[in-house]
Amino acid sequence: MSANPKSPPKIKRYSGPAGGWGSAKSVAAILRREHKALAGAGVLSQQNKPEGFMCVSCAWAKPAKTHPLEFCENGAKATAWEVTSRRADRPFFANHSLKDLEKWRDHDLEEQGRLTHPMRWDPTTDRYVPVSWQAAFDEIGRELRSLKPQEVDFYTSGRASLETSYMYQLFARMYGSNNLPDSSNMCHESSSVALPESIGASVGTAVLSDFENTDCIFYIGQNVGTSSPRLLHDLQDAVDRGVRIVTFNMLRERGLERFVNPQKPSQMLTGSETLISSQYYQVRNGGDIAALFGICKALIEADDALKATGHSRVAGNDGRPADPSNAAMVAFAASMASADKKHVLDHDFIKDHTAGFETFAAAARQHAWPELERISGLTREQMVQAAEIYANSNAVLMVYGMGLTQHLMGVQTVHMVVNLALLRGNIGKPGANICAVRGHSNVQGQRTVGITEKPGLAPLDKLSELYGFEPPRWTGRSTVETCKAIMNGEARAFVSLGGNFLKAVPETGAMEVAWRKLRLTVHIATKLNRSHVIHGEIAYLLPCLGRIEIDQQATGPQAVSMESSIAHFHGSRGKVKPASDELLSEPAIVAGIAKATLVEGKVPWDEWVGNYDRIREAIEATYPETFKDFNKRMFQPGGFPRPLPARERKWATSNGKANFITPERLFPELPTAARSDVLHLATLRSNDQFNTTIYGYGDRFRGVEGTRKVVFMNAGDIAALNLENGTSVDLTTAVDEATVRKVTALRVVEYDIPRGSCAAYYPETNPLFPLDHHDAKSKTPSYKLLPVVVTRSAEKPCD
Ligand SMILES: Nc1nc2c(c(=O)[nH]1)N[C@H]1C(S)=C(S)[C@@H](COP(=O)(O)OP(=O)(O)OC[C@H]3O[C@@H](n4cnc5c(=O)[nH]c(N)nc54)[C@H](O)[C@@H]3O)O[C@H]1N2
Ligand SMILES: Nc1nc2c(c(=O)[nH]1)N[C@H]1C(S)=C(S)[C@@H](COP(=O)(O)OP(=O)(O)OC[C@H]3O[C@@H](n4cnc5c(=O)[nH]c(N)nc54)[C@H](O)[C@@H]3O)O[C@H]1N2
Ligand SMILES: [Mo]
Repeated sequence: MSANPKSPPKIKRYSGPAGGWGSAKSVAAILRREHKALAGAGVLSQQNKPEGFMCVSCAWAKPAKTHPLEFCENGAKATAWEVTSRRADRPFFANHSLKDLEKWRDHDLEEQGRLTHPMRWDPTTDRYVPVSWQAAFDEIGRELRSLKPQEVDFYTSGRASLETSYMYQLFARMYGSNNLPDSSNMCHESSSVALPESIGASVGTAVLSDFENTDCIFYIGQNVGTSSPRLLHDLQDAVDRGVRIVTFNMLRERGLERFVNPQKPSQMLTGSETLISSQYYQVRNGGDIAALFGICKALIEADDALKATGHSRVAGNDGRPADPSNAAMVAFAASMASADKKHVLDHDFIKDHTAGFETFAAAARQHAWPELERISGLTREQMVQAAEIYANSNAVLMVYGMGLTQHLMGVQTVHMVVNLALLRGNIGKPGANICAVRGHSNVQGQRTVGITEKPGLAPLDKLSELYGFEPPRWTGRSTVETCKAIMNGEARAFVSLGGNFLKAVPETGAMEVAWRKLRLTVHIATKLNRSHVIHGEIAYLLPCLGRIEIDQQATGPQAVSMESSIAHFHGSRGKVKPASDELLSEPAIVAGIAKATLVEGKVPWDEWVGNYDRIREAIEATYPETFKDFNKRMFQPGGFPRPLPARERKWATSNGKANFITPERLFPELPTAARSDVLHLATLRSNDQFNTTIYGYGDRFRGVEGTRKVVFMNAGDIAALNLENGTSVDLTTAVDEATVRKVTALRVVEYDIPRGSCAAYYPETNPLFPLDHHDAKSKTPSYKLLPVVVTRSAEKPCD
């Protein structure tokens, strides 16, 4: 972890691989710094092990057969950040007013270490002062009772366990509110909306063995080296078996190019690297619908050509290929014919399992190559080449992340991924599935146990039957709707189970102003962040145990559970002594607030907190199929799977079919379409942050050291704007310009990025995002595409 930027920033192309000695050095630095806390309990060796604890960083799968050390550089950082020996304790809060702390940077706030005691904001001294747990619960309960349920929002960030999440949604609903926004609303919501329409599953269908059985992986808009490094092991093993990895990303990300496995001594010593991507297509941000359409067009037209010519004749010779001017297409169709293929598409699968093919195929045939090239940023040869690899593979896995979902057309982009898969039956057979790589370690699971603003997705009747209350049936607020309600005064209280909402959402400027008008803010958290420092009229900061800590309750130490990206459930046991004696577990805090708020109800809150087995029994009673024998199975090595009918090619959609869904357009309709001064900004994570948690000011893989205030630009755009590498620039939002949204003094970094695109770090650039700049259906903010204008700054680059 690099320290505060005291020395001038260094920006230099990174020539090493992902993993390798760079990663080993970085882990060694963490070990040195948090040596006592980590080594003392042998913590890292228990990370992601069947009887150990589940990593608090990403949600990637935990294999049944583990490596001796089943963690990555970023997992080690996340563990060290939680078990740190530093404390934000009583003297710290006595010494700093919130006005003072408001001036601090995110990194410096969290760097103070773990919160140690429950606190209430004191208006006379402008400080968070200690308060007893009971007094906190009582006042929060009184305040909530005095508000209408519609005026309160219960936010969840994706780290809370299944047990806590279940209790939290139950409490919110018994209180009368479906306002259960969560971090997923800013993340994979586009998948949560698109996948049920396409295949009748709300999550990806892939399992770990698919990586062992696949012949080809399409890897789209996900930054494996930083965001889910353990998945690099599965990719490396696949490459070793000869699997092709076909990558679509606007940037050349090091983790997708080269990897040296720190767990393989032979690789470390010889310096031999695994080349991850066999094809690397640098698509423009937002160009994926066009790129995927191009591939589908090539497949469909090659199939048409085979049908027209008969398989024994070479397509193109009789003037019937779809586009004779297209040499790549002709060659592709010819190669299919000479391999004696009768067809390129899986017509049996399409006939038996799908609907909407003809409409989709007609749209694909109709889109013209020049248009597809212009929008995707790829050549037709590249798209046809990808189609050829796809057509020659029996089982293809589709892996994707935020590069697809955080877009104005995020839902339709996910539909396109499925459309491509359906053309050759690449769902529900070994090695072929949809793999939506999730972010937070239990973000997928919290939805599975009822965290959702959509009443139709929660088992309301069952909850009513089990707990004898009438759950609210109205649609609650998602994250951007919560932001709106905070701005227009409809929301009066905000309860936050983890997260740094103010920094993570769009429209930072207006949100910070509105936030202060809330009557009540309650944060259940482990570390101090800006959402706590800016606060409502009555403000509580309630510190909780982290997942890695021993959770001692009436019946002994407790375990919790989570769901991974591949929809498997895992138990997790805390291993280290809690950061302070005054911490409560998340279930205990939720129960405390619930008991103080609800006047009646049949929930045995105390019994649940005393023994989490009882909570899991309640979860099983609510979802008998999904959580069958929950307590028995939770420590099964490799986790136990959640039943997903789509894995067996059973489609729980409205028509019982897997649906081809044809996107309305290739690219969002932007008011700036005709402007030549506008670039399309994508916001990124560095290798030294976890969301708004900034570990340090470096991004090794992108060659940036000592600063985060940079904007990555193409050399051509830098020249066209009369700028230079290193120039200090301002970014101004070019949509909804009635409000000026600006971020100043970013340093231009010349980078291998498509013309017309630029990239900068999140959350520094969140003030640029208008609240309404989101996908129409899923309301996921378009964090990966915002039209901006880049101008020379009056200020020096400020780091
Ligand atoms: N170390 C670390 N790990 C994390 C996190 C973290 O902050 N730090 N956050 C966690 C969370 S909550 C999440 S959601 C995940 C996020 O993990 P990812 O899904 O990897 O998300 P990002 O890192 O935001 O960006 C993804 C990639 O999309 C590419 N991209 C951007 N726009 C486009 C586009 O239009 N098309 C294509 N094809 N590519 C594009 C970017 O170049 C980048 O490589 O990671 C989780 N894991
Ligand atoms: N511009 C832009 N904005 C984005 C994104 C982007 O790509 N670009 N990505 C979006 C995405 S995908 C996400 S998921 C969000 C997430 O953004 P964040 O809200 O930053 O997510 P967290 O990492 O959950 O929040 C960190 C805080 O969680 C608290 N915490 C840590 N561990 C625990 C715990 O065990 N229990 C509790 N109760 N609290 C804990 C700590 O106090 C810490 O300060 O940001 C979104 N915002
Ligand atoms: Mo996320």
